[in-house]
Amino acid sequence: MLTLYHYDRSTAAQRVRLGLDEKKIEWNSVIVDTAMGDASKRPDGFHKLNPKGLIPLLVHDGFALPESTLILEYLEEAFPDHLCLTPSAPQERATMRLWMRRIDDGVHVASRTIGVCIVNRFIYKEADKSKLKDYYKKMRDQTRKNNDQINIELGLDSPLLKPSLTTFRRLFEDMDKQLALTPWLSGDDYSIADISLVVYLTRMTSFQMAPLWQNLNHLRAWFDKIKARSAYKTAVDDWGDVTAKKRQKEGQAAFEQIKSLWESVEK
Ligand SMILES: N[C@@H](CCC(=O)N[C@@H](CS)C(=O)NCC(=O)O)C(=O)O
Repeated sequence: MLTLYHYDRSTAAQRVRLGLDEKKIEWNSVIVDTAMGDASKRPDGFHKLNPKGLIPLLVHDGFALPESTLILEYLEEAFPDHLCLTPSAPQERATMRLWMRRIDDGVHVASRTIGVCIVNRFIYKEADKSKLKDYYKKMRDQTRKNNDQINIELGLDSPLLKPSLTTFRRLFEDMDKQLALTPWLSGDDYSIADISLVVYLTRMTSFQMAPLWQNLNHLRAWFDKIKARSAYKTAVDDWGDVTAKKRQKEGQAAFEQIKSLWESVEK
């Protein structure tokens, strides 16, 4: 049996739920939502299963696996009789992995920075101070901890914001170029690369940033195509986002500053 530790709006959890639902694999849900700054939401012993203390975490017949992109690859191998989301040609498989690698090469960290600068800093200002202190004490990822301190303090003036927006502008432009050539990121077939990256379109859109890539027609059409799939509804829409209204409000307030940083990205 499969158990997924996750919560509604996490991009990393969304991609795993997308993989599970596309493949029609049954799974049990355990919600672990520490993201409002409350580490006590973690079940006892969670760090033993995932030393970073983050979600998603998949447990399959006693085997615990963190890291969303690795979970997607694992599902491909452990459930070969279900819908295959990995191309068969070696070049396309390598292309798929190249796209997925970008997530761990900076995209996910950049997404966190943008989120903290725009909205989480307000969420954390409202949070219980002693819980927040404990939350950061238990945060094992030093980069995440250091970045958060700067981003909470400086918000839209954080020096980390422009590099993060640069990462996203380049990612979206590169995806648009690829999607002008092939229907999906790794070639002719929908794959775990598409699943892995679409969640950032969802996330950046939740910050009201979509006008910034209005010119990227192939990217927009690809996003619409994925949103129309039933797995997107069950894995993303139906789980919702308890912070959606806050993201929208703070995204609107930040838009002009975000736009000017986005437009200042060197070509
Ligand atoms: N590289 C990890 C990143 C996981 C991650 O960043 N998880 C976030 C949600 S997207 C989390 O657990 N957040 C909890 C918190 O902020 O307290 C993966 O791909 O699974």
